Amino acid sequence: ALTHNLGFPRIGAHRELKFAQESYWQGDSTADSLNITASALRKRHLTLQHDSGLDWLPVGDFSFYDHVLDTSLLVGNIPSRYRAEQDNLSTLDQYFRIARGRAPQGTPAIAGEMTKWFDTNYHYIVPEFDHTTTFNLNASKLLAEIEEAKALGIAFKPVILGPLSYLYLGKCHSTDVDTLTWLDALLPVYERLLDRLQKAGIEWLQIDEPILALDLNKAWQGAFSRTYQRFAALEHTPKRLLTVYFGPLLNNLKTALALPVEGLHIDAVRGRAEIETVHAQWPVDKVLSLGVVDGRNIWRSDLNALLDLLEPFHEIRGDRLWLAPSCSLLHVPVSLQDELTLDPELKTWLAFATEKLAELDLLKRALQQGRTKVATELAQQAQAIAARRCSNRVTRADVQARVQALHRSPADAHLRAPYQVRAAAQRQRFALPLFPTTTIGSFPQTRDIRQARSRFKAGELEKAQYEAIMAEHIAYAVTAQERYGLDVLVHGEAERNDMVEYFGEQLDGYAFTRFGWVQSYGSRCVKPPIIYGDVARPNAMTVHWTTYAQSLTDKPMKGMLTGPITMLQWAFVRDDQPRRQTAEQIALALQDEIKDLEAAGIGMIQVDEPAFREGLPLRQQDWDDYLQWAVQAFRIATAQVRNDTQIHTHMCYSEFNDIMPAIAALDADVITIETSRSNMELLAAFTHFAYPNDIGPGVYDIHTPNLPTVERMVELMSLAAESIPVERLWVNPDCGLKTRRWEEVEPALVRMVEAAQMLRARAIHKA
Ligand code: THG
Ligand code: ZN
Repeated sequence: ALTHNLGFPRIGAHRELKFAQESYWQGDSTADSLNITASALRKRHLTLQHDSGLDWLPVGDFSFYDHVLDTSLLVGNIPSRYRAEQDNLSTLDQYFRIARGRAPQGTPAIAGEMTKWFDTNYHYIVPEFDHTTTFNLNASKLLAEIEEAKALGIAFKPVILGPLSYLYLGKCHSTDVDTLTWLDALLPVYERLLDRLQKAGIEWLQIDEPILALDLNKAWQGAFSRTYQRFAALEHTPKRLLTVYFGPLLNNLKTALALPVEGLHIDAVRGRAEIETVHAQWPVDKVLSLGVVDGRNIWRSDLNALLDLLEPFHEIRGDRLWLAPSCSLLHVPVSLQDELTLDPELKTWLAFATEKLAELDLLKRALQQGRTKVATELAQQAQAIAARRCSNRVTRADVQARVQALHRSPADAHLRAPYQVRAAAQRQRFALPLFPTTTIGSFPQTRDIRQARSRFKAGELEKAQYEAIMAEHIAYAVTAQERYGLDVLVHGEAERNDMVEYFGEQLDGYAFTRFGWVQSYGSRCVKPPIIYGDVARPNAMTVHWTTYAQSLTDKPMKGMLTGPITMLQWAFVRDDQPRRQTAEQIALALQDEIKDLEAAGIGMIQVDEPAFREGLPLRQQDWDDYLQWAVQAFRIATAQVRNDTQIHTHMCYSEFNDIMPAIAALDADVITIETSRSNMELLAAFTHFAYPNDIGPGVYDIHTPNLPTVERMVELMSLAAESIPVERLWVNPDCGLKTRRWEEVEPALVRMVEAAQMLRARAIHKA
């Protein structure tokens, strides 16, 4: 067997790339110095992978922002709104201008749209297609990285995003045309690239086509055959390793097996059930790559179990059996090496990117030399697996019993009266005006706040000092909101680093890394917590700061919690029990928190579920099951409060159309959603379905520094009022304000309140 890797994290173990990028964007350093950092990181990562014993290393997986945007530039697809200024800018600034809407040089522009990469927490820049779209090859970035790798004298294979996945992930805004339309125009560019790579001495090319793990129709399946037959017919082409990941092939299996490529990689973790079929049908003289090490999670692999599976394949396929992570390692942190504060036992259960490569190498040696030759290493591995399985730190009888009880009485998730009854009770309690105004939860995370937190963590600030600073910032946010004239206030979340990390830190069953960064988009990273055991809440988590904030105002103060699905979706989740069960445990912990908030006099509680939609399985056949338990988890958390306690929820980047019944089934009293960027288009979903409860369609986009106008916000709300009764409409921005500055927040919210006042005046006029 041989080993290879599909992609390595690019940001650096200490986020070196992030700091270099941000420094360049701020004009504090030159393009040269950014390039030097990037090149050093690429070399370090290649050397590290080489030293891990890999036979084939990925090249071209590096990116200054996003690999899908890199592909757009590779094929010369620049959206028209950027073209005018192209010639005056360096390639790097052209690139950042598309990625971020601004670059050190060049005027501001509307940034490329960003969306989730499959079901990961990574975001890519959506390729755009319209009638002006043309393609031409610009392989300079890839070729330069190839030259750089050649100089290191290592065996590598370039990585590209395949033409079909590239088209599928893109959008055509101007008309309602399938992006497959552009295939014929695009293919010659890919053909030229293959030709070029072969002439540059490339033996193997990795072509990523992850969309083969999605529900594809006949047209797209047919396009796969056509495309890869054309590549096979080229006079000059490297051998093609087609890689599929994030799920099984299912109805695309026949298509994939018939493609004329020299190698096929499948996700052997999520596609475990298909391995035998693929092995039986994929020719033995071709390369079969099995992604047996989980690239989406951080648990050590059970290598003995994998060897049981792999030995028969190896017997037949020898070095044409390749082993790899299931997908690119972009989605896991770089290394455990620096995690000195992590619990030593827990640490033996984990494998980050670097440790996963070591697992692959051990698998390879066990296959090549026999298990006995590497018995000591295998035994060590097996011991860690066994220890985790029977550790009493993982299982807690009280938590398990509580979940069991839940299953015996599912009615506990439906204890509240119908919406109409609750709404009447809440009207009486809160006496809000029409078009009540509120915000989503967070206010600017200023440099002062972040500095205080990092000094506190480093031991330079006493707890009391830190808390005094947080209290000051919370008081500032409350006073500011009263000044703007908002009706329902929030405390602003100064004390929270991240909406998931903050809760995880206070729950049992969760662990935290110091350097476990994973790229979310561009230079932005998150540090997903690790859920290793049964989840329980030892103490109240938010009551202190929420009641403090409430004590500063007579207006209602929303308690602010992160929902069970988002807590799950943005963490590394244990793989030794169904996700649903972990979600239920988190829901029970939140249920306790909500009861405590309620008992402390908090009348409105928001349970955020921004990741509700992204938790949706990639295949439609699995949707119902997920939606059923996801809704149930939210209701377990929220359905035990009094009728006059108001439950809010918030969702971002949601294409809600296809899951409206589930969103309604959450039965939150109020939902706030992202809509402003798409002209209230999203509301179509809410009108077709007649959403039954209150709704706050975001009236301005918080993701840009541009100020919204009163007219525009009134216009958007009027549009909303055409399809939703005004008594059920709220006025709010479309997301949290933590990435904005106070100078931007203040005028925007003042205008928003003004817009609400105009709307009220008009509504009274009409009545
Ligand atoms: N938290 C978590 N996951 C998320 C989001 C989140 N995924 C989706 C979405 N929000 C991604 N958006 C962001 C926005 C900002 C940041 C990260 C993801 C961010 N990160 C800091 C950075 O990279 O500088 C790190 C902050 C820190 O020091 O903890 O600002 O909100 N879990
Ligand atoms: Zn949001």
